[in-house]
Amino acid sequence: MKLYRRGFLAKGAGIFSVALYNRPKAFSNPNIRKTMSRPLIISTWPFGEAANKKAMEIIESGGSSLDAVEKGVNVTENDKENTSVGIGGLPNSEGIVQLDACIMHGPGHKAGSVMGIEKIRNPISVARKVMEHTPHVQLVGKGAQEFAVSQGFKEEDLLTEKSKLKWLEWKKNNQKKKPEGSIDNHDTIALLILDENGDLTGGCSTSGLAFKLPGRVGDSPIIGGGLYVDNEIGAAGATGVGENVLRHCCSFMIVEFMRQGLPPEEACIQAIKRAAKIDPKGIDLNIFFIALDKKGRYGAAGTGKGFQYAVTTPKQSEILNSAALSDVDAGPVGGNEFDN
Ligand code: SD4
Repeated sequence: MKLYRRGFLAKGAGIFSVALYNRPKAFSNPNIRKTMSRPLIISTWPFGEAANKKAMEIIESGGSSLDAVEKGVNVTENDKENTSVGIGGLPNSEGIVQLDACIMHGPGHKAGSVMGIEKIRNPISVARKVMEHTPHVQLVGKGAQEFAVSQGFKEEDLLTEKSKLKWLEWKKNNQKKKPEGSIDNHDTIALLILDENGDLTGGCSTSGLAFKLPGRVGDSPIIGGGLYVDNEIGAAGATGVGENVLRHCCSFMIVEFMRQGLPPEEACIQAIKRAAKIDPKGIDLNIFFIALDKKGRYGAAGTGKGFQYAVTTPKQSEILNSAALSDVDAGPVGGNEFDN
């Protein structure tokens, strides 16, 4: 352990050799970081603010943080204009909407997840049922759908006219192109709460990459991939190209970096840096993270400009820019190296 710490500190300079071309607003507004108020809610993308506000409303009216995560994420899932989450999500290559979601509750280290579920607009709610009413963590496809129906969820067509038109256009023009993520076509919601008791809870919900192969599962419903909550340390959530998040277990890694003492934003930067260093794609991973620690510090980082996240306290709510990495040098990766 001693060696580990020495290694980590010695490599400290390596952390900051990442080129940051977009310093987050949070850095220029120290009051935000000092607020450390509880409850505190953060989520991915500007649209997350509506989910945060719903979640805060639930907490303030005496609801649990699990209710708050679920009902907050439901706001995004129910928004037909959002083409990456819930109803209205862009379909797979066959024109079928398949949704992924997971939920994690710090106390008891509980988790539930559904993957590739069809016809159910609120997969986060089904994930919660998996967590609370089964001995399992993950249900997939037909089994997840049948379970949802057995729990009283309504089946419906999730393909809206708008998403259908986009799919038809894709079919006509781009059929041979691999589905790819870019800042313009992903909007997964990951939402993290530090409640009044200092407990952490998180949720993540998505329709995944547009026009994906049927059956493809991304990072969002994978514990440690698209979401991770450790009630002793903190929580992290992801958006972006799931394959690239998954292969590096990024949300888990971010929480582990926080365990080693990094504040949330630096933990996100460090995870991206580590992934980019060993990945053939380098920094072109198209991945973005939010993180919140047990002390109420929060931050976000992504591979490139444009990623914003919503931060809500009982007193205020705002949209912040994440740190953005433009380049990663070949220097050592801090935080996980041992001296020989
Ligand atoms: C996925 N990570 O399925 C999701 C997509 C996403 O914003 O984040 N969209 O790969």
